[in-house]
Amino acid sequence: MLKRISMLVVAGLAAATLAGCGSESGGGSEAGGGGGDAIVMGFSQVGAESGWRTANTKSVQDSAKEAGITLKFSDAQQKQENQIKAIRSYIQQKVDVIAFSPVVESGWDTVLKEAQGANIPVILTDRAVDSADTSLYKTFLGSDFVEEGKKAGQWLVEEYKDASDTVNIVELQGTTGSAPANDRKSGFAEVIGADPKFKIIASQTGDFTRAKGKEVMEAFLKAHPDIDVLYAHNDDMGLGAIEAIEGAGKVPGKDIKIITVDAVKDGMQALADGKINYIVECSPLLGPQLMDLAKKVVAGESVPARVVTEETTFTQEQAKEALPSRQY
Ligand code: GYE
Repeated sequence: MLKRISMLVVAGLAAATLAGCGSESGGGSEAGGGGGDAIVMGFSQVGAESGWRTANTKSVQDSAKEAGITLKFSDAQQKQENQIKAIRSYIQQKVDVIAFSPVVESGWDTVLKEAQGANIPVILTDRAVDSADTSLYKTFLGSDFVEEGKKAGQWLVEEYKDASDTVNIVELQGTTGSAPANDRKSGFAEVIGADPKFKIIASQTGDFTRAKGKEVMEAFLKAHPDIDVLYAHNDDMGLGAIEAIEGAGKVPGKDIKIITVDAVKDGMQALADGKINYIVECSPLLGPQLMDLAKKVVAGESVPARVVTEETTFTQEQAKEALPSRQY
């Protein structure tokens, strides 16, 4: 008990010092998690399923270092139960702030209430949760996935504006139940739904991975000889599908037009090479903004409830221009 009180006093002194000299003192004692002078962040990452995710992880790790924030990082391997375990362990360690990218949208209320009960602020990054109680987290930093799906649909509508025949579309969805899969699907469907010539003839999850994208596309190609367009919810699934299309003796980008989301380097290369036709950008470089938000939240300052990432789109020509300076 005495030890606990003295730790609290130390923590109080540290906080007072921080208030005097700003929160960038970094690198100091980290004993006992939240007791040191550096902010301690527990971060639960989805996994390492895609090029996007690798770039996102690097962005978070690099920015934490730069911001003088001590990062406790864990990879959930695309499993919600692993994320829940990681969050519980961060609560036990009394970190100053928890940030996580929820693999799926539902099923978070219990563990978020536990964090709230322990007075540890939570920041959602990249993906959203569907909890009705929005007081369970401080802010959500990430892309507007519905908008991304709409942009994909708008390109298609423009590309086929003079066509009168049916356009047969197959869709490779992201991880089932994830915010980007749900929203990229609905945004796209809304835009192409305005014209009955667009038909989604098959739609299945490829779990955001190259291997699964290839496998599912192979099955699509066997079942449907008449595919005009592939819409893949990320570059990696699109890249896997390209292998399947070439394996079936067809030409990606020509026999089958391809739209993807993300714009990671490998995707941009395939776009510049003419194998993909259009990419909607989704930026993984969320680290710097995340660290800024974390500092504010820990200092008790108010932050906007939603911070939307800015992003663009790329045609084949634009990809050729952007590639040399692409960071990820
Ligand atoms: O598009 C995909 C990754 O949540 C926005 O997850 C992220 C998505 C990204 O696996 O490549």
